[in-house]
Amino acid sequence: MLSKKMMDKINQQIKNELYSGHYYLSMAAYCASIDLEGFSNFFMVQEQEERFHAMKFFHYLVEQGSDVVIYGLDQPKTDFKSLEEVFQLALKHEQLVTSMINDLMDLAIEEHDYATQSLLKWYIDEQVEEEANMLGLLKKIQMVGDRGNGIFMMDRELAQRSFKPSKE
Ligand code: OFO
Repeated sequence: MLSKKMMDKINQQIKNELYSGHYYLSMAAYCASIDLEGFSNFFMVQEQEERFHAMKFFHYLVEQGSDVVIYGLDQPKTDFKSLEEVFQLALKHEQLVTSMINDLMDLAIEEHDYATQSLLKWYIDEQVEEEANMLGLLKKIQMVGDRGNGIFMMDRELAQRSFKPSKE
């Protein structure tokens, strides 16, 4: 049985994860608008990942006999200026999500809520991977420049990405 505070915070996190998906969909739309279909695919797959993160929390609340609340989502940014800016913002966003997951873990520790600590361990590991992905791509983009052959090679590679639910 979760505390009311934990239930409310996890419901907020469901919203945050769905918003992440929304934000990445907006990035996918920008990449498609500059004819980088592979990068667009990367963010579409990322949106599926975020939905998976949200649903993992959703099912956890149900399992714990807690109420799930679905909140409305804010309009994400749409006026991106470059591919590099997109990845800078995506990395910044993942760092923000990491701090949210850490806050949840702080609460779970404070409340001696071992079940939620165990669940959050999965998200902590996932965030290391998510930040590394965004940082790795940002560095490559900075290395090859916003346009040119390097970007087209990356675009071809990212077109291959598909959604694989991460290890549970
Ligand atoms: Fe991108 O990790 Fe969830 O939000």
